[in-house]
Amino acid sequence: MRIIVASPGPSRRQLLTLLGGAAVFAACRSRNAPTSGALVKALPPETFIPHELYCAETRLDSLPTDSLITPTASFYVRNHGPTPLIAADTWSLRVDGEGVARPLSLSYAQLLTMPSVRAIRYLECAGNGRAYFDELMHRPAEGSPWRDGGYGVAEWVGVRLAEILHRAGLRPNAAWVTPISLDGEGYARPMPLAKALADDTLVAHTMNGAPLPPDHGFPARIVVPGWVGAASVKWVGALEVTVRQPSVKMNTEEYVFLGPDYPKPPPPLTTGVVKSVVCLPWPAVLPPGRQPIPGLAWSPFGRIARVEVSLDGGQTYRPARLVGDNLPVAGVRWQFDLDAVPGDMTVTPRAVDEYGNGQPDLAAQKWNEKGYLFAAPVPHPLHIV
Ligand SMILES: Nc1nc2c(c(=O)[nH]1)N[C@H]1C(S)=C(S)[C@@H](COP(=O)(O)O)O[C@H]1N2
Ligand SMILES: [Mo]
Repeated sequence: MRIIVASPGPSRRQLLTLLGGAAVFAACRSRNAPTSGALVKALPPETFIPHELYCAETRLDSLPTDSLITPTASFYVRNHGPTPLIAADTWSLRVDGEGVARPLSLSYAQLLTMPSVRAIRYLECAGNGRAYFDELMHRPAEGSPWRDGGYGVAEWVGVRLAEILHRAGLRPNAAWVTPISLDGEGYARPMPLAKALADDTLVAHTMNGAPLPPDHGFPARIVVPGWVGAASVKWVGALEVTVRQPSVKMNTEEYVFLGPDYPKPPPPLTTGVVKSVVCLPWPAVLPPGRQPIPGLAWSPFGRIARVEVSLDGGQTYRPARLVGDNLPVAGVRWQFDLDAVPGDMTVTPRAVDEYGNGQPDLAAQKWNEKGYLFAAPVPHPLHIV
């Protein structure tokens, strides 16, 4: 593993066992010719826009509007490598490091029998909206041009990370928790102890009522609500508890703010941003007359308080209606009744959450090299014909 800390790395033997299991499964899979190559799930073009090798964003306009929950089959996928296939019966979660008094190892069966909690929370990729740095600010950022669909809401069931850490006996000087993945990439992403102990930070084993699918982290993943998706480590195999913040690729090279507006060393991304999006194709083609414009909005801090829509590119805004469930750190659907007249136009939503957090004006949107956390209101193009 590439995690660099004073304490020993994860057990090689455990890793090899698991990767051996994965290789066996991968061999089976290749005989069955998966639809998408590196991912297990199907990526029908009406549901997904494919990106890079192992990633796909959801067409938010394809989702059923009677629920806030993203069906698992439609949930975006963001992988740094091919999806590993890990057998539950050889899997274990190791908890160790200088910050725990009683290092332990949990089997899948043990994890399932521990007290579990249920939380409906969203995940959003830090690179969601990257396309707009180029399209709206005319300052391209490196990486795939994701639009709005690197966002999904699921009902997660799992064990509180706090519960597991307490079982391992947190020492008074424990300060950082680093979940480490079992995929070949050695993906790891540290968080401070306070975030690890939050009520809704989970080691999740269930997504929307079923075991996690392979692409979303089977047998278990971390869910770190409100933080960039990158913190929610999939295929987790170890939790390293340390006194100091470990330096790993995912908080020194990736998922950091690089650019002239940011200090050096570059600060790692943590919390996400308030967003609102139009759930229509890009561009949308609509007939004239009264048209309900559907959308979604979400906040990493709590509930959405209101959504407004501008029809004049952000000069003036009018209220939209919130519809259905409005869930903290998950999102809400909204609707705006448009009197559409033939021609080209844009619809620009913006949201404010219950604590008054809103979206920055485009002029205040900071640029960063990797195109993370675009938060300004986006004019969604409509052709009325
Ligand atoms: N092990 C591992 N965990 C990972 C990743 C990864 O590549 N490997 N990608 C992260 C990123 S960048 C995001 S946005 C979310 C995406 O979760 P999803 O694919 O279930 O939607 O997983 C995170 N966890
Ligand atoms: Mo991500």
